[in-house]
Amino acid sequence: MTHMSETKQGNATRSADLYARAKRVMPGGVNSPVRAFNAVGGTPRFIGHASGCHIWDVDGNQYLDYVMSWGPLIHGHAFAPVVAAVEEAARGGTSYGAPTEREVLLAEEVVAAVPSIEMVRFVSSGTEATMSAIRLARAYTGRDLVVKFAGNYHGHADMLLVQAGSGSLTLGVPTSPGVPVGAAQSTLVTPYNNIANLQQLFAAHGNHIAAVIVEPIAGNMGVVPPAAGFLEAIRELTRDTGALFICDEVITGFRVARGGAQQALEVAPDLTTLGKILGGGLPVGAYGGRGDIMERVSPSGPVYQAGTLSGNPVAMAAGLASLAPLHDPSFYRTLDTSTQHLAAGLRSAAVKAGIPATVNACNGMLTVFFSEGPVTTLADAQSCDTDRYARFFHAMLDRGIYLPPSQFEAWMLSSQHTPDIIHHTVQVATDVLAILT
Ligand code: KE4
Repeated sequence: MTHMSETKQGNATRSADLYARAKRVMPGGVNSPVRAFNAVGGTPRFIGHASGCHIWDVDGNQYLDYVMSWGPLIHGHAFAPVVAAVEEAARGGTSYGAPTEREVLLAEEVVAAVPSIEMVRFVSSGTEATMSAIRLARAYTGRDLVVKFAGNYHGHADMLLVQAGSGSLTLGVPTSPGVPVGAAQSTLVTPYNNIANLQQLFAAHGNHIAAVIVEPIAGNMGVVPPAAGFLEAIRELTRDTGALFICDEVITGFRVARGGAQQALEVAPDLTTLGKILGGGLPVGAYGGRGDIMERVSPSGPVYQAGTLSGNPVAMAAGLASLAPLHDPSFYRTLDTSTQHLAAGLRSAAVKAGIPATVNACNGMLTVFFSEGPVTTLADAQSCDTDRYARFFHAMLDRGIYLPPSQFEAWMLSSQHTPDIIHHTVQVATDVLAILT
């Protein structure tokens, strides 16, 4: 496999042509905003094919990929067991709208893997999972208010496109047009990793709070691990007031450990949302948790939720093939070693270059923040030099390394990011940082 790091990437002519056509028929030319490169500028690369940890754009340029479809591909692109499982399943039909054995098998896998999940419902995206989990929590508690944290992203359901109101104890306001004020006003937003603020919020609203939803290790402001005691405080406050604790593990599920961040950090939520790796690159989301709560979901209970392609047999087959290798504990030891080696290499490259940078890392994911640091809250992340990140992004892209096109995302590693790939990445980053303005 030749690496293109020695020479500037070729042109992006076909990507530019496709982008122009795409913008005529799709908003912004993409089907998810972050793909448009708006945060870093330039032409988004239209991808033709991928394998392992590499992608090739439609102009034939090869890149070493650290987006990895934003997390699902922990075994790399075109993972042979997933491809074979998808082919085999599709030959038996792509969708039935009826129950199948594969759904039972994958549900049993999830229940066996994630300590707090006794029952699970499959949906088709992380957004569906979090939206449904919140509806369920509101029904189970008979309460309306939901607490989320600034900098956490849980998908685009109305009640989650919310920012803090005038004060951190006041009800939320929409972050997007089209979100009714009423929907936002049932959401309270408080700073991530700030236990005192959370305690105040519970003191003011405790008995009206249905749930707290949190990324147990944040990935959507860049990687920000929980402060000591933060998750435990959420667990204690929710338990004491009868609210539910929802861990949004759409990113961290099956990535930081087979049982997710909740297993690695030893917290026990009431509900968990999952996605990404669970589908092996096909559209799968899930929500699950305590049996007495999940039994309230239709048709066993009154809380309505449905989906034409929920539990889709082809997606279930991909998920089963994606989760099977994760039973081997050495998988996560190897992934952690790669992640720590890359983080250490990037830190030393920044120090060597005299560039202020903070690298936050956890198993399988990391973020390089252009800031002295530490980066423990959204405010810290937002104080980073995002212009410098954009220059870093393009310098790395020109040398054949495809990073997330936003400072506020995570580099995603896979089993295909082997030691020689990590070494190459550190070498290129060292060269780039040495000349970065
Ligand atoms: P989806 O609806 O995109 O499948 O999942 C929403 C979601 C829920 N919870 C967490 C913690 C998430 O990170 C996400 C989606 N993640 C983003 C990347 N940070 C998806 C990329 C995109 O929006 O295109």
